[in-house]
Amino acid sequence: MKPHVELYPHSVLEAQVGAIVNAANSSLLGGGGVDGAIHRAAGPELLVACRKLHGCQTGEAKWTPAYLLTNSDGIIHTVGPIYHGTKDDEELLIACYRHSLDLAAQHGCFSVAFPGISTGVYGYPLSKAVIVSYNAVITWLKEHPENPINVYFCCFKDSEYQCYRNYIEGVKANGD
Ligand code: AR6
Repeated sequence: MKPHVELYPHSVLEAQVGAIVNAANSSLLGGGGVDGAIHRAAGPELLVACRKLHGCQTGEAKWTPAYLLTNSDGIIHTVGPIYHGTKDDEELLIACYRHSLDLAAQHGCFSVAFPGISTGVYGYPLSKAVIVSYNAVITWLKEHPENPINVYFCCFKDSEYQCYRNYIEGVKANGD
């Protein structure tokens, strides 16, 4: 079965999936944006579990249960790069998507919902992040035919949805 990659014009907290991805910071102890929303919805046990993980480096990913979340079985916490405009940013953002999918596969997930990692507080320009994230996911899926994970790019803001849609339509028009 070929996995599908879809745009989902809502929060990760509304996607019914095996795992949602959290755009965390390296402490893994919560914050603003989607991180804050996930911690509020999952309840205080999530913070207790995160404390035991002893942080996470940029580009890496760690798994926790979803606790009070009813839309997913697990949460993959990844730490995106703070955008500086260097080549490292791109490599680290790719690593976030790849390591998140590795973890999802290890936990037997058939579907994963991603927010736009680093595109909020961490300042990664949306138009660049769309290209990097889409290609990172497509490349991973091609490399792992044994793990047909359906991937949802969750577009919390309309600007994210428009940007992904324009890019994907362009890719399809070029027959890539
Ligand atoms: N619900 C769902 N999605 C959201 C929400 C929300 N309430 N808020 C933002 N998004 P961001 P980053 C989407 O800023 O840039 C935190 O403080 C947003 O549309 O949450 O990786 C962490 O603790 C975008 O697609 O994360 C870190 O310190 C995506 O979430 C830092 O921010 C990412 O935006 C990480 O910054």
